[in-house]
Amino acid sequence: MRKLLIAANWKMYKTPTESTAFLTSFFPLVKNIETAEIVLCPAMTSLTALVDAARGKSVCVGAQTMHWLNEGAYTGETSPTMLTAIGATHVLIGHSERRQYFNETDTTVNLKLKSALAHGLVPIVCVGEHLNEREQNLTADVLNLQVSVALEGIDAAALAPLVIAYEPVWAIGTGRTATPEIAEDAHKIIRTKIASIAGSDVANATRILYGGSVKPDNARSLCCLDDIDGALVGGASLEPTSFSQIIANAT
Ligand code: G2H
Repeated sequence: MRKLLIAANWKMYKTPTESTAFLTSFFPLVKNIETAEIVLCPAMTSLTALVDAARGKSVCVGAQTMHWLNEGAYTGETSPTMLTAIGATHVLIGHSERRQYFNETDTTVNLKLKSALAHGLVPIVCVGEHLNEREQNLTADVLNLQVSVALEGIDAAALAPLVIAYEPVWAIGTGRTATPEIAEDAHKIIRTKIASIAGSDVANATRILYGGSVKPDNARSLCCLDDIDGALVGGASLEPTSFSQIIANAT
């Protein structure tokens, strides 16, 4: 039985004060939810304040990216040890905006995934096809490649915490959501690929989230499906009421 996971990706929004103010309004709305794990991923500058504010509350805090090394001359980067030192528990890896604007590749996703697992961070690895790839019937090929390179060289026993987020690039921030059928289909492709690499126990335990214009009114139809184990939410997670409605509708 996989526990639902609903994660907020705040991207480059919210100061530390705005982040903790969000939690003050948001937590009372979700404090009785027991069937979903809730994760907030703020900007790096808000992590410490949000971790502190979330202490003792059933809300986890994660980063939107990280480097794979512990330290080094990498201006602007944040390491996994820095994240665990401040109490972050989750990390997004390979979000399509990181791939598009910051040159992340399947290979860096693999390095980051290995590092996150080694440091006890719950990795949320983002995969998804572009519109032209879907139109050329390449969705399965793209997802299979992204998943297989991401998992390369990782022992099946280490993969227990793995979370995958399927985010079709054409649905991100566009208001265009994948239909539940399209999403379920893609999630099945991903789970089958994980099974072929790491075995069916790992595949059945891996949570696969849907991301891309999730909103209160489509959360239920997506999250009720067999292979969809939660959501990664951008725009609609910036406001406490709409994010709490997504969680209520998904659970
Ligand atoms: C996809 C998603 C969150 P949005 O990027 O990762 O954002 O819900 O705004 O499409």
